[in-house]
Amino acid sequence: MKIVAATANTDKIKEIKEKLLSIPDLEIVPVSEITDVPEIPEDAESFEGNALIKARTICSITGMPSMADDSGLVVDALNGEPGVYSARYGGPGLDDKGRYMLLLEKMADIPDGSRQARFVCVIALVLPDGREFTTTGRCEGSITRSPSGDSGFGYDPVFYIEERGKTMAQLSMSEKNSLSHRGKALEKAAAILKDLAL
Ligand code: ITT
Repeated sequence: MKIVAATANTDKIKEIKEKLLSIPDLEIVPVSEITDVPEIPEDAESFEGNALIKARTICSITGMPSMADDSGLVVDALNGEPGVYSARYGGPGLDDKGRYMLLLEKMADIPDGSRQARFVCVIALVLPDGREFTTTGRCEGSITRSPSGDSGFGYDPVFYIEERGKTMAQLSMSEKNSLSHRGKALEKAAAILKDLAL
């Protein structure tokens, strides 16, 4: 069974592959290995909407079962920002570090008890016969005052997980996958894939 990973984010692909490793005969193929991908406008207002846009686009280009991930960081004290704009927070000039430093700056005056946040991930699976599935995973945490750790990607260095006493960037990939938003959404997607036995 071959599934195209409809993402340009190589860190996501690593986590998806690690999490789905246990499904026999499943091969995750990054879309970049199959074809050049046009810029896909992610203009929905929800993670689910954007995940479906990406998976539908890649399924129609490749004619193969396609899986997309739309995810982001939702911060309560910022009314849900950066949310679906997590990858574009602060504009195109910023890299991962620039984005999390901007977040820390915007939260400088937010007291310690009010820094709750969650990562959210929606996985969309679109099949050439038109069937569509989505699964969602969430991971609760809080925003630190400064970055720690160098694993993972994105906002991981500033996302603190109380029960581990560590930031997401201080976890190994398999530890992250065991509790993360993406890991949880992928577990549900794995159950669907096993049923489909494509
Ligand atoms: P694709 O659209 O090509 O999949 P992307 O990185 O643009 O890649 P999104 O639009 O879904 O993906 O944006 C997700 C952003 O949310 C990502 O770039 C990070 O900034 C943040 N994010 C998502 N999951 C994360 C994680 O596990 N750890 C840290 N940050 C994460």
